[in-house]
Amino acid sequence: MNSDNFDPRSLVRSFWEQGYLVIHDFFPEHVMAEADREIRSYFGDDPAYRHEEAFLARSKTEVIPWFPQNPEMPDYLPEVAGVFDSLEQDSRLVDLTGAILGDAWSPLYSMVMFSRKGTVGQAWHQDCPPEDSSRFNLNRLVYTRSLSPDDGGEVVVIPCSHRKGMLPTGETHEDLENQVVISPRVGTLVMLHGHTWHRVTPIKSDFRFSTNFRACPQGTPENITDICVYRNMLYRFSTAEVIEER
Ligand SMILES: O=C(O)CCC(=O)C(=O)O
Ligand SMILES: [Fe+2]
Repeated sequence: MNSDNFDPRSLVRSFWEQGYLVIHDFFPEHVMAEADREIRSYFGDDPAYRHEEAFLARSKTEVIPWFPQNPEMPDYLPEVAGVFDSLEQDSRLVDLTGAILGDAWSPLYSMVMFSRKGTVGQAWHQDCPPEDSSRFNLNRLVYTRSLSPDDGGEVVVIPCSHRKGMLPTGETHEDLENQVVISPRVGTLVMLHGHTWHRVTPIKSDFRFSTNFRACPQGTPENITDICVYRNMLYRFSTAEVIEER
């Protein structure tokens, strides 16, 4: 789908059926170029890891996070935050989010996730545990660059898995039946239900990043994504610990 046939009602239906949505060309190229410049300049060519080493090794997920809109972060700059604020305030994005989540949804601070060349990407996971179907986050992922199969860093999802409960145990990165590979382009918006099973393929280009504007329905605890479900463990970020081996 691309933004020319933007029809919120059919998008909402498709989101709830499939557990995800892909809209190419959602953001114009010049808007993406500005965000891309800020992200490149923040990370530079060789950024250091911030997660615990044990997490990186065990989770098979190699990302370096940045929260450009969070004023509590030591590297916060209002003018940089403004670039991300304006993406978030896009009226079509706001309307589509409300149509999916209902009134009084709330945004979480955006997170940019950077991965270096030759790293594994992100293992199969669910952003939050799926026991209660009404408790979830919505990922609104924005891509400022195109990614082809040669670049790696593509997003893989299992359609309808937001209704299939806990991600099964198994290999962290294997191909699964019915998986769909999404190749983001400049300006692509991917909406992903937090219970949908997803992963990111290994990074073959020089680097790869995505920007995630997470949002939640009314009444969702702010730390909804503190516990992430992987095929080999449940991991809690706030205490940096494996809370369940699988
Ligand atoms: O980087 C991506 O494309 C996917 C990110 C992801 O899994 C997430 O934000 O939860
Ligand atoms: Fe995720």
